[in-house]
Order: sequence, then structure tokens, then C-alpha cells
Amino acid sequence: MNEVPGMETRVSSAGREVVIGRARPTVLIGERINPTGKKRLKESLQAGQMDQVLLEAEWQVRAGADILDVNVGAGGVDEIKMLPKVVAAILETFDIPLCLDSSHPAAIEAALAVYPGKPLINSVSAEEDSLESVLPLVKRAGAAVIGLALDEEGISSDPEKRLAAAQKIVARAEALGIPRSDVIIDCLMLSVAVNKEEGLKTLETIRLVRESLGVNITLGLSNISFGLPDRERINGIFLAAALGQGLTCPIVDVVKIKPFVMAADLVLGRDDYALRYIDYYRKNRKGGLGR
Ligand code: THG
Repeated sequence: MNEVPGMETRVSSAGREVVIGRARPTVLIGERINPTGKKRLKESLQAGQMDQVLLEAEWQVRAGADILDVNVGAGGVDEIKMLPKVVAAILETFDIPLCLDSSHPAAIEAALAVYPGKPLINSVSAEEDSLESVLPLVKRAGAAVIGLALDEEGISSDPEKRLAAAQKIVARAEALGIPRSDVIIDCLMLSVAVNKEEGLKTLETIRLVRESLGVNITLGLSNISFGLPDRERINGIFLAAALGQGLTCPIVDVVKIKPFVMAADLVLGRDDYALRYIDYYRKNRKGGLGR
């Protein structure tokens, strides 16, 4: 009815462009280059070695990741030194757009200096400090950015307040000359083990952001199942609901979630004559999809 039209976000590496938009196949941002909960990756980063990073990158690329999130945050790791080093090592081997994930703007700035294309920056929030430190970097680099729908008061349990935070980020980006199409909103996801309403709140936030801003939308999907058994099933089921509402580029474990995405794109009208689904099935048929 009064919904604003959806828009497309383009990100790139040296030789590959990825386009994110609601009329297109779901874009998967691979989450595994992140030392949280991964002892070997953490130890290798602390030692300045790239072998584990490249192994995680290879798995995700082979599983069908479109973009790789790169986060090197861990005790004993100097992010300003390591983020550019890891970014350069990945891009030497894989021609795939990256999502530069750090809570330190200085680390993002250092990584931007070695990045050859148009990356995604993860992230800015509606907090004044964050807007002032991150958006100028996004503008100068001509990058795209993930905006977290939270402000000084944290993650609101009210979807309208999350929308207000998203609106603030978009307005401040546009005021600096960053096009709205280069802002991707993270509608935020908390565990349903803590509060049964979390899934519904996130779905309502996605609807509000889609209708009022038209921008692309991401989520750290696996947060929904934190603390629960059989997380893959929960993540896959919620993913379908969120994609139906307007999610376009979730941050996920691509190896585990890809089969669900192929099926979701098929049933949500993003797969002409089921060609992508059938092609994926043929290439992975040993024991069925994803096994
Ligand atoms: N929004 C945005 N960026 C984000 C998040 C988000 N970046 C970080 C995170 N959330 C997404 N990345 C991860 C990375 C790892 C895991 C979850 C999300 C993870 N690790 C396993 C664990 O903790 O149990 C352990 C390692 C393993 O996979 O074996 O789940 O929400 N914008």
C-alpha cells in the first residue's frame, strides 16, 4: 500500500560483485571467520597465522557463501594489525566480497586501506559515538554498512523503537551523502530460550523496516537458538519466516544453512522453474540436500 519500494545494495571484491535485493536469491554472509567459541582459530590468530582462517574461508566458499564476515576479536589479538592482515590473506586466495566486522573503528579503517573493492562494514548503531566514528569511514571508502537497530538504551523490546533507531541511522547516513541503498539494517535477534516473544519481535521489526525504509535487512540468525539443542532446525525454520518478511542477507553458518536457503528461495518465488534448487540437489545428491 504505502510501502516504499525495495532497493539493491552492491558490494564487491577485486573481481566479483554481489547484489543484494528482495527480488534476487538470498545472499549469505558466512559467519565462521570469528574466534568466538573456536579455540583453534583463536590460537592461530594469537600466533599471527593464517592457515585456520583460510580453511574456514574455503569451507564457506565451497558451501556457497556470497560474502565472508571477518572478525578477529579475541584476547591477545591486536585487531588494528590483524584485521588488515587477515583481509589481505583471504583476498589473495578468494575473490569474494568481505564484511569487515569489528567494534573498533580504527581496525576497520586499517582494513579499508588494503581492501580493493566495495566492502560491507559491520557495524554502526544509532548511538551518537558510533554514528560519528563509523559513518565518515563508510563515506570516505564508498562502502556499504550494517546498521544495528539499537541506540544508547540498548536493544529495545519494542519493534517501533528498533525502527526508530534504524531510521536515525539512515537519516544520518543520507546527511553525509551515503545513499540509503548502502545501509543494511540488522533488525537484531535474541534467544527464544530467554523470552518466547523474541522471534515475533524480530519478525515485526523486519516488517516495519521493510515497509518504512525499503532497505536491505540482515540478522545474526543463530542468536535465536542460543542455549538450545538442535540449533540447526530452529535456525532453518526461523530463517524461512524471516525471509518471507523481508530479510535479504542473513549472517549464517553457510555449511549448515545452505539447504534451507535453497528450499526457502524456491517456495518464496525467488527460483525460476526451480532451476537453482534442482542444480543444487544434483551437485549435493549423495544422501540428499546438505549431507
Ligand atoms: N549481527 C551483526 N554482526 C554479527 C552478529 C550479529 N557478527 C558476529 C555474530 N553476530 C555473527 N557471527 C557468529 C559467529 C559464530 C557464531 C555465531 C555467530 C557461533 N559460534 C559457535 C558458538 O558460539 O556456539 C562456536 C563455533 C562453531 O561454530 O563451531 O555460533 O548478530 N551485524
